[in-house]
Amino acid sequence: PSSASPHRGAFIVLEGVDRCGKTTQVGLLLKHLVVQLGMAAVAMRFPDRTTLVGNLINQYLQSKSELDDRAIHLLFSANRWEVAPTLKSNLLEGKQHVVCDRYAYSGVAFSSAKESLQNDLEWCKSCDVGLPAPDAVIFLDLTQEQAEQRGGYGEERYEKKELQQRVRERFSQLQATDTQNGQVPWYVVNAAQSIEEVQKEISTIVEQTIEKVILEEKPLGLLWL
Ligand code: ADP
Ligand code: 2DT
Repeated sequence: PSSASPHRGAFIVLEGVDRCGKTTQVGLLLKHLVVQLGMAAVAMRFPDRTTLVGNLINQYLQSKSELDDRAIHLLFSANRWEVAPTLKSNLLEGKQHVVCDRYAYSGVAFSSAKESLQNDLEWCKSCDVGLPAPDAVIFLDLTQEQAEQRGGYGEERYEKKELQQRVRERFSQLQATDTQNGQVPWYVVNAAQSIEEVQKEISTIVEQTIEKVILEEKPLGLLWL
């Protein structure tokens, strides 16, 4: 296939702690791909609060409901599985690049940062095994101190300093095992740079990833398999 008609879209995931700039960068990246490069691309995000399961997650995050730590973990995973057919169809039939704000990495990092699940990393990962695997994880790296300088945390359940610190450590652990397995490449971007500098680095990584997916006709992988 020529570069004008890729046989599938590339699946790009942006991860990082709260306030690292994911929302800002997903918007800029989408604009760059669609407007500047004329490519077909869509943005997705997890949790997707618009679904039935997403509504339960939203209630929980806003502290309007209480749920066992494993139960909410399974709901976050179920939210990905219920949206997975759309994600796959965007990539495979629609041939659109998907830029996704958070994925299973946030799922595992946040749940396993809780005391009740701190020794259950493998259990936390298990429910997401077999989901579509990203072609690249872009980790927007920001220290706790830098995140706090971007204004206080909001009102939601997980927006607490101690938890966020443990989440950051869990992300490193996930990066290390993914890198060891050699399946999903991680790219760490210093998120403390200016918005423009961060955008430039992300664009380069994404353009290289798209080229690889198209030229090598890389099949869509399965997460953690
Ligand atoms: P996230 O979606 O990861 O929580 P946001 O994109 O919402 O992050 O950004 C959090 C806050 O930090 C916003 O007020 C945003 O304008 C600001 N911000 C984003 N990127 C940068 C940057 N590179 N430098 C300084 N402030 C930033
Ligand atoms: P947003 O602020 O990005 O809407 O995220 N989370 C997210 C989990 O605990 N598990 C998951 O699987 C996902 C995708 C991160 C809301 C919060 O939900 C957390 C922050």
